Amino acid sequence: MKRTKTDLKNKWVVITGASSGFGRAATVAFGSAGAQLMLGARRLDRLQETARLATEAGAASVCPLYLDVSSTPSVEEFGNALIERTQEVQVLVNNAGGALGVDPVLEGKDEDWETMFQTNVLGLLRVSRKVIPLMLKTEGALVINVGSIAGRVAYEGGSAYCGAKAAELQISKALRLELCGTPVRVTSLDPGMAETDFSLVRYKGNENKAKEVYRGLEALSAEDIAETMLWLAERPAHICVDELVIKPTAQAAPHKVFRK
Ligand code: NDP
Ligand code: 8X3
Repeated sequence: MKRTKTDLKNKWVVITGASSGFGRAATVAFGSAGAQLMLGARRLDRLQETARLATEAGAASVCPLYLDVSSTPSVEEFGNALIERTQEVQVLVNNAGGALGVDPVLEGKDEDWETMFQTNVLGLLRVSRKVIPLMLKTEGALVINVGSIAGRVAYEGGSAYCGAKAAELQISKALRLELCGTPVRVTSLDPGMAETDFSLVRYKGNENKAKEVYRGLEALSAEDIAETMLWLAERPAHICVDELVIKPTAQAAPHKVFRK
């Protein structure tokens, strides 16, 4: 049995939501491993900056392209641009997503619910449908679906987000069954609190509320998650980490956080 690490040099890695947070840090991490990167997000200025950082880190090539995972035509266009460049993808990081609001169900907003399910759930499905066909013959291929501890333990004000991330976990399980017999591995990577723009987006630009989330504790960083993604992708081809929950030491559960 080959126990060698999966080599990412010159291999194609596709990352959604690469303009910020986990996606940007993952781009730099996979870039430093010498991968070729296909990056998608809506904010092109930020995506260009991510691309610059990846090139500096040592990426073999970088292609930043507009992608709105909530739109099937946009995912199709992104995927077709990928197919023009390669027929073989090593890693897909389904990362685009996030939360909107902390309303209880009785005060929930249609547009928040719809966006959360469009991005975290349907977006992941659309991108998977388009990209995974390019992975079916790739030794050691890996799909990383970014879930959350919110998909495992519900909390007040998190109904739609918790529901969307619970859906991500079940989709990951179904995909793993459907892909059994191919070389494609599927990991649900489920982080706890990480200090990115996540809370700024959730609180719709309110910086004070966003900062308060991380007050008095050392949250995970985007780099912690990126390092974990790279570790997952570099495991020998016969190893699949089905699920990986990673939290700050001070966060025992979504609602149980020790603050200094
Ligand atoms: P950020 O807000 O920093 O990044 C979110 C990324 O998703 C951005 O690049 C954004 O790009 C992209 N995105 C959002 N909507 C779309 C869309 N419709 N089409 C394409 N891209 C989109 O947050 P994080 O890095 O923290 O979040 C990344 C993932 O990690 C999310 O799925 C989130 O739910 C999950 N997560 C985060 C945790 C945390 O505590 N930070 C913990 C657990 C999971 P743009 O706006 O430019 O399109
Ligand atoms: C983000 C982590 O605990 O804020 O997915 O829901 S949490």
